[in-house]
Amino acid sequence: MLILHALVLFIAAVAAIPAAQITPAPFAQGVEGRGLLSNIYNNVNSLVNGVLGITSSTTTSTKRSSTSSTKTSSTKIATNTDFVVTKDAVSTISSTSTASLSTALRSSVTTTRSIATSAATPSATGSVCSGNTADDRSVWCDYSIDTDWYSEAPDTGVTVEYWLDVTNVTLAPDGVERLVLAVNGTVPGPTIEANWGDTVRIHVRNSLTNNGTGIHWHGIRQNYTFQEDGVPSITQCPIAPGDSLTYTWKATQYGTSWYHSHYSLQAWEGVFGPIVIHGPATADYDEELDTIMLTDWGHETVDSQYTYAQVVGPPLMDTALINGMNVWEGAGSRYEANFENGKKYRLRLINSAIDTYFKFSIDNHTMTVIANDFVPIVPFETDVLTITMGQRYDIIVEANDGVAGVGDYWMRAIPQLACSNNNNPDDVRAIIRYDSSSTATPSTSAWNQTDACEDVPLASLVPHLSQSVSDPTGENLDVAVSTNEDSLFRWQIGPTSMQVQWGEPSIVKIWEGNATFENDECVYQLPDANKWMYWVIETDIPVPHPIHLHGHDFFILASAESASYDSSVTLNLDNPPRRDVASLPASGYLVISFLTDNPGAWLMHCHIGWHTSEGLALQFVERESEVPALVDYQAANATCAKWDEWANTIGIEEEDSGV
Ligand SMILES: *[C@@H]1O[C@H](CO)[C@@H](O)[C@H](O)[C@H]1NC(C)=O
Ligand SMILES: *[C@@H]1O[C@H](CO)[C@@H](O)[C@H](O)[C@H]1NC(C)=O
Ligand SMILES: *[C@@H]1O[C@H](CO)[C@@H](O)[C@H](O)[C@H]1NC(C)=O
Ligand SMILES: *[C@@H]1O[C@H](CO)[C@@H](O)[C@H](O)[C@H]1NC(C)=O
Ligand SMILES: *[C@@H]1O[C@H](CO)[C@@H](O)[C@H](O)[C@H]1NC(C)=O
Ligand SMILES: *[C@@H]1O[C@H](CO)[C@@H](O)[C@H](O)[C@H]1NC(C)=O
Ligand SMILES: *[C@@H]1O[C@H](CO)[C@@H](O)[C@H](O)[C@H]1NC(C)=O
Ligand SMILES: *[C@@H]1O[C@H](CO)[C@@H](O)[C@H](O)[C@H]1NC(C)=O
Ligand SMILES: [Cu+2]
Repeated sequence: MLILHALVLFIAAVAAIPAAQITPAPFAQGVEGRGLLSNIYNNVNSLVNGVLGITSSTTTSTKRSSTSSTKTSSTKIATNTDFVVTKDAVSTISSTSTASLSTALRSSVTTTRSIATSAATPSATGSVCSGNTADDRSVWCDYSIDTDWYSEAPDTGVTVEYWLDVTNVTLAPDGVERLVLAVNGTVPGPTIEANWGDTVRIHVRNSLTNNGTGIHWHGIRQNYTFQEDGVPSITQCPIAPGDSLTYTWKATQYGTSWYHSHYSLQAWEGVFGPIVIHGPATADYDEELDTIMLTDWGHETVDSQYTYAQVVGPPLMDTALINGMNVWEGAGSRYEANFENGKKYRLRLINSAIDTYFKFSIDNHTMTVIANDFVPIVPFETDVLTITMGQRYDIIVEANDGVAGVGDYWMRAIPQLACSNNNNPDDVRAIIRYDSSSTATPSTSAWNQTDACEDVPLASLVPHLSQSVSDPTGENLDVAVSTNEDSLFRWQIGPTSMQVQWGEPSIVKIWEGNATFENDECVYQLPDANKWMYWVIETDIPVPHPIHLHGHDFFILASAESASYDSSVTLNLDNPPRRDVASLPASGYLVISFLTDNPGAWLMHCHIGWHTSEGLALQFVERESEVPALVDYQAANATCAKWDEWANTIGIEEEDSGV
């Protein structure tokens, strides 16, 4: 009976979709299983048959609309029931560069610099920190790898300035043309590069016609600058088409990250690019190679697949890109980099996928991992490195052609099929060449590895700067999925799925002094300053989720797959791994902790794009009483005024969580 009920809702949902969205058959590859629920849970055999076990309970249903959005709360299905979506029903729904980034650093006499005019040579002449050499990467002027960047950062007096344009273009990253939303017309967009202690100012213009935007500087702590965090509905209204917004923040940490849109699914239409903050390191290297961005990719836009994701589960991705490049049926080209024998190269890995755990490796080369996210770690060696969505790893690779002596090697990013559905998992590759004139196709073999969606073992991730957690107080947050009254998937972390309004950002509500948050705004108030909090994030669903927190690095106190948390679990409080994205293991738990040392409204969410849109998010309102004094209301209100005007004219509907 429940099966029937779900199908009726499902058919109702299909009927409600405008014809234009139903007709395209974006799932053209004809791969078996594509139309099945298996995609979302494909590490569970029973689900390959399209039967989804829904956990959790209760039923509620309300609907409200505001001028610029429609909001629907979820209807949960009773515990342990199944429902089926038939295949038939479902089917109706629808530059190659080896340039070293920086061997010399910019002169401190520069106060403002436009990278636009010097993109090919991002580092100007001169050196801010001449002590930092190939033989000693631990020093940084009067600071070093031992500096506690949570309490102090250099003040260079330098402001680095960028202009970014969010554009709507036709590109063929892997040789297959499609519409792409992209920063300055390229995927990835331009690299934002600065030195530790610089102020970074970025002017973002929305040159799209049919979407708002908002750019989040992923992993940037935004110390007392929450308004620069770039999250529509939380820290700003979306930037309306034709409007611009300037973000300013200080680089208090150093290492590797990325920026991306936080508006709807826009990031995964291509609106992202790398961030590099130069600073000291825990191991020495000769040169910087490029950032290496790993992106899963479809030949259809993610927006066109959102209905499918909400009804069936994450769609099969066609392929993936390394630095915006790959080949497809003879077209396209691969990213290539050149190594010189004996040199040690620093590579900066970034996973910018919507839904892919990658294993990264270079055939016949080992790597030394020196940082996770923005946290330098005690170096460790590995052949194969797992990286999940939103995470970064800085690695050093020693060029050693002598081992295999073949001159050309594959660099691989292998989508982990246990949780990431991809139609081209064996051919997401780039090439390392010892002879830059070579055009040979490498014939090397991959390191032995097993397909699995797991984080790097916590024991390997030891922060160089030791920090401890004391007397944390905490709460449980359950991650679960249900379907709403339109039979669309809604995920939640905590009691309910997030639903926030683009036009009513939390920080503006707080400034206005009469903020009353509704349940589905998923607000957790953290009123006390400098308290250690911890959160037990748990799920009984066999799907892992990369959990990302804004405004903080978090400490990972415990984590286990296929296990439930109870008081017998030992929490590691003594220098545990610290970062801003960690995997909640399938059917398991993740215990994280952070110090309430940064006032603001900070999102915590799953970095699977589909899940964020489907509500797997909450916001910590940290030290609310200190927030109003830190808000630039005129600036926020100006962005909101332009947004409201555009949204009301167009009549745009918010179809996802609002973040
Ligand atoms: C991005 O594009 C804008 C508009 O064309 C241009 O002014 C700006 O310099 C570009 N920025 C970078 C970093 O290339
Ligand atoms: C963070 O901001 C606070 C308040 O302005 C300041 O006291 C502190 O020094 C800042 N921390 C860093 C690392 O810059
Ligand atoms: C991009 O351009 C296409 C084709 O003109 C249009 O259909 C689409 O709505 C545009 N997208 C945005 C976000 O402006
Ligand atoms: C953004 O634009 C795309 C077309 O490029 C469209 O499919 C999508 O619905 C738009 N999303 C929002 C939330 O405006
Ligand atoms: C290169 O790597 C492959 C796969 O790991 C291995 O079989 C081969 O022995 C390696 N070659 C050398 C010379 O180490
Ligand atoms: C590859 O890894 C699997 C699983 O760890 C192991 O059983 C197998 O022996 C390994 N093969 C080689 C050639 O090392
Ligand atoms: C707060 O109150 C003011 C004045 O009554 C009103 O204009 C504004 O919309 C309210 N803001 C919120 C977020 O409720
Ligand atoms: C905010 O902007 C609106 C619309 O432009 C304007 O009517 C209102 O006066 C502004 N509020 C404040 C407090 O400046
Ligand atoms: Cu998720």
